[in-house]
Amino acid sequence: MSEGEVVVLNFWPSMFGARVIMALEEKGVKFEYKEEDVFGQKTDLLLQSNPVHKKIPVLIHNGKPVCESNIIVEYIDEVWKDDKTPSLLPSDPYHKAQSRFWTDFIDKKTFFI
Ligand SMILES: N[C@@H](CCC(=O)N[C@@H](CS)C(=O)NCC(=O)O)C(=O)O
Repeated sequence: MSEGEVVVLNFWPSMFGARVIMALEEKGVKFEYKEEDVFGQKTDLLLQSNPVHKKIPVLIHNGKPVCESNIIVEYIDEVWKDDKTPSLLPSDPYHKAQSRFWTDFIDKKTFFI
């Protein structure tokens, strides 16, 4: 499947950004990486791409931004769906609920910057 233009706005120590990078790498999607200084001057691209939260990570796919790491991972899983790459989320509803529980646990209980 053609991946189109994929850009990731990130801040390298971010576990939220790492989640997105890992998903793209699992799927074998090539992307352009753009580092943001989230504690300094944010770029116009970040502010325009995520005007609500003004946070990384942001995935920009063919010019269209997707924000929030968990939403990005689900987007990646749905867009790059084929027989050659693994599915990131289980299809079984119970297993999917378990996966979302642990994702939520990580978001709420682990240290992050
Ligand atoms: N819920 C968001 C959290 C993203 C987040 O907290 N990003 C931080 C870096 S780890 C950020 O951009 N902070 C800049 C700010 O708060 O202005 C997600 O999952 O993507």
